[in-house]
Amino acid sequence: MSTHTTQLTFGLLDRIGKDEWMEPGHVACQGCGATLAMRLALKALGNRTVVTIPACCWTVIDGPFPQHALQIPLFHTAFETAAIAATGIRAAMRMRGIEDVTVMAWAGDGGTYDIGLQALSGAAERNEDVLYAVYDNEAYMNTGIQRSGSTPVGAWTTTTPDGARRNVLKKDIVAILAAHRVPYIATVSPAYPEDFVRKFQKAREIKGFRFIQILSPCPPGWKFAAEKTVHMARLAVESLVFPLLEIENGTRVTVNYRPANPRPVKEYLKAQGRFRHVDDDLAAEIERQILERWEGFLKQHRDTHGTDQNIPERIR
Ligand SMILES: Cc1ncc(C[n+]2csc(CCOP(=O)(O)OP(=O)(O)O)c2C)c(N)n1
Ligand code: SF4
Ligand SMILES: [Mg+2]
Repeated sequence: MSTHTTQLTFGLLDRIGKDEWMEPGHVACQGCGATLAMRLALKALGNRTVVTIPACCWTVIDGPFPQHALQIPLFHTAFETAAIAATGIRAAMRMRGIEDVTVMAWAGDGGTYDIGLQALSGAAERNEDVLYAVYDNEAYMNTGIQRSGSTPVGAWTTTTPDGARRNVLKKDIVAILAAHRVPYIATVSPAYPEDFVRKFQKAREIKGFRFIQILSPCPPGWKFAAEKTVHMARLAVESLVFPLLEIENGTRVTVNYRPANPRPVKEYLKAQGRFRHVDDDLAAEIERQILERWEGFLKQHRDTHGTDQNIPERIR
């Protein structure tokens, strides 16, 4: 176990755990949100974990064979097969009587929202005993920033046809998984490490299919400076673009955090070069749809808990 512990806020490691299962010698871009996400996920899950990764940036980040940035076994698999590969690893372990290992699929948004969706849907519907984490950087980044089903309205990519898209919010992967009535769904942000680690730990203890969406800012793809990753991840939550929540059995919704003074969506858009061309009208429409989705989650929280007054206004 390595001891590179200096980069996280003083005192934080006491709360989220000092063990490190990811080496600093990976080959991600500077400021890669997906790299911070893996570090936090493994802190939560520990080394009794096996991960399977389809084609994506993380295939590269881990390093060329025989180098390997993780201190746990990693099975590289084909682009569309993350969920089914995890299912197979779990089945093989079961046959060998190994029940105390978390099997995690770790895929990008392209491998989840698009090409891996049928395998994901099948595994979710069968309630396979695996944890599926999507690090969502909102485009096919590894191959040069192509548009995916997760690319938000207004975002530039190298393959976004001008005027060809409807101005509606991106595909709602959380709603898709909720419709499968899986035991556990959560959204997490690397800007809130304690919430992040808590949810991965909770997912580790649950039997059946678990799904976690991680918003993973990507400096080259979103066009912002590498040192702003955590700021960008936080701004997404503070502007209600990316609500932090949990959904149990597809229907019990818990909103984990309600910012006391939400930031304007426009501030989030303005901070990233990929939205540079978005005009005021489109920005206002995006904000309207984001607030509508947020209100929907608040209503679902009220339906679950009888009130929304119990949603914390502070979170770490
Ligand atoms: C069947 C197939 N089609 C295309 C590719 C090329 N490819 C490799 S990684 C990648 C992008 C993956 O995007 P995403 O899942 O969002 O992960 P990210 O690169 O953003 O981390 C593509 C298109 C491939 N490896 N296999
Ligand atoms: S392109 Fe983006 S997601 Fe891929 S390694 Fe670089 S920062 Fe990370
Ligand atoms: Mg991606």
